[in-house]
Amino acid sequence: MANEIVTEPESKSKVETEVKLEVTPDLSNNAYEPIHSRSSVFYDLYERKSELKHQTHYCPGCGHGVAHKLIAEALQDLGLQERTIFVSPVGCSVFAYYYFDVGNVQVAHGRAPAAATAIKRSGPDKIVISYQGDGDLAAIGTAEIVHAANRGEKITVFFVNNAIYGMTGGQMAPTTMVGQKSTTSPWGRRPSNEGFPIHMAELLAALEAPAYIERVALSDNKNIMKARRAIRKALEIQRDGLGFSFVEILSPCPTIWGKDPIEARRWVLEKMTPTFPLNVFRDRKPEMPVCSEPPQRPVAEVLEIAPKAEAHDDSTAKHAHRFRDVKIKIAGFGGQGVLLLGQLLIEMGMREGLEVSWLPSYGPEMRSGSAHCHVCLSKERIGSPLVSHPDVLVAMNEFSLRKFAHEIVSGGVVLYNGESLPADFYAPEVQVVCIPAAEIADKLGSTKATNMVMMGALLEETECLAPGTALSVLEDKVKKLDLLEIDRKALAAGRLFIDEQAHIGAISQPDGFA
Ligand SMILES: Cc1ncc(C[n+]2csc(CCOP(=O)(O)OP(=O)(O)O)c2C)c(N)n1
Ligand code: SF4
Repeated sequence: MANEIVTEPESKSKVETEVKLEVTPDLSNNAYEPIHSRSSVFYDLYERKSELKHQTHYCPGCGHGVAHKLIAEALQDLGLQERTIFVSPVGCSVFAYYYFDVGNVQVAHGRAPAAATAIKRSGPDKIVISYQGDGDLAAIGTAEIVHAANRGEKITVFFVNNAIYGMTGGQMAPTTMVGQKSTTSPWGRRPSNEGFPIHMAELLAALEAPAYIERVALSDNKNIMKARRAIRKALEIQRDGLGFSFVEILSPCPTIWGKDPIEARRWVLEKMTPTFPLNVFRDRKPEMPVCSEPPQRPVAEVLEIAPKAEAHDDSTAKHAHRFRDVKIKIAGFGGQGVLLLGQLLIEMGMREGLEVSWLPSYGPEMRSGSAHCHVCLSKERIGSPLVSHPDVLVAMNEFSLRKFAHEIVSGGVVLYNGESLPADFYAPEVQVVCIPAAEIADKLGSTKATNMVMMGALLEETECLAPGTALSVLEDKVKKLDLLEIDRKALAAGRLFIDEQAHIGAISQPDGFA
């Protein structure tokens, strides 16, 4: 910490005691005893970026470094390091996880309070910190912060207000002050055109739920000590489960402001604090009316998975999966049951103890727009649900066949809902099976069951999942008995079709691939 800003002459007593620690030591007689050692909450070595082993990526004099230090020391002193999850934003502090030896999550621009909400709710004993710049929090993430505060989420938000977008080169932020120049307000902010600066602390203090809101400034040692206390208090409030705590930290950005570090600190005090007064805006335990809790049911019960899977026994669990993973793309028109077919497959996969994922993609049209979904079935954890190169393509129409056939891995399978391939279609390295699924379903009583015919064909052709599992899933999911009966028959018909194809050795393509 620098000691250049002159503290007020009246700052005797406690504050001065603390300030004294920062007087440049006399190293000539080896009398120097380091007091400001690195907090154990920081990594010993910043290894994530090889060229920055001992220093941060922040510019000299940047307030982020000071804010990090105060937070790290508070976590250390309060013994919270092991319980802490730090949510870093998009902005200059995007790499906070380079430095803090705690749980780290880096989220999309402005979304930190939403991510922090999810983390805190799923781990109420964790100390969850949302650390955000003013562009991040007060511009793109306005909704997230307002609603997290309004819900009284028991998280702590550190809001670093440097009155500008730092990372992207100095555009106007919601906190840019009247008359302040930026790359997007080179004439200086004009309220008549750009509006007034937003006062986030005051704005959030208008809400019922927050427990603690304070604005501090990293302008000089005295105020840095106040910031230190505010940061501690905010974390203590979270530790004690009292509610939402928020500290707005006015912070120097020498680089964008075009000032040296000392001038920049002075500027915080002289120019920012008149616009953003330092104050404790809220410090009370919010009163929450007692409400009756909704009945809690285990997730497995809500999803109707675990118990029923056991009830439907044997063939399902025992099915031999002769693969490490299978990637399937199912494509067609909206209304053909494309997405549902994918959902049924992953439900089956779960019942058979596989890792599964399902990623839908569809247009705005409810019917007849194109729709497809990506399905992964795997014995191992799935890295990404996106299927760029499927092992199997289920093409419910010609459009999908033409659109996705080239993506299939060599030796993969296409199951095409059609009597024969279009004359000009040629896919030499994949196995194509044409199934007149719509026709079969129609004869069984409902064209809606086309997707079930395709499911039967898929199960028989690839043997990726057990038909018994398919039946048990259908029994649970299809509530109308007459439809269930048609679906059962459709499933069987799809399997039979593939069996018969194999029997007669049908050829769909000139090169010998069936
Ligand atoms: C969705 C989205 N929009 C815009 C950007 C570009 N962007 C990256 S950082 C940033 C501004 C960050 O400024 P601030 O939150 O004030 O943090 P600082 O860099 O000053 O610490 C912007 C606009 C982005 N990465 N993502
Ligand atoms: S641009 Fe500003 S906020 Fe970003 S690291 Fe540099 S001084 Fe800090």
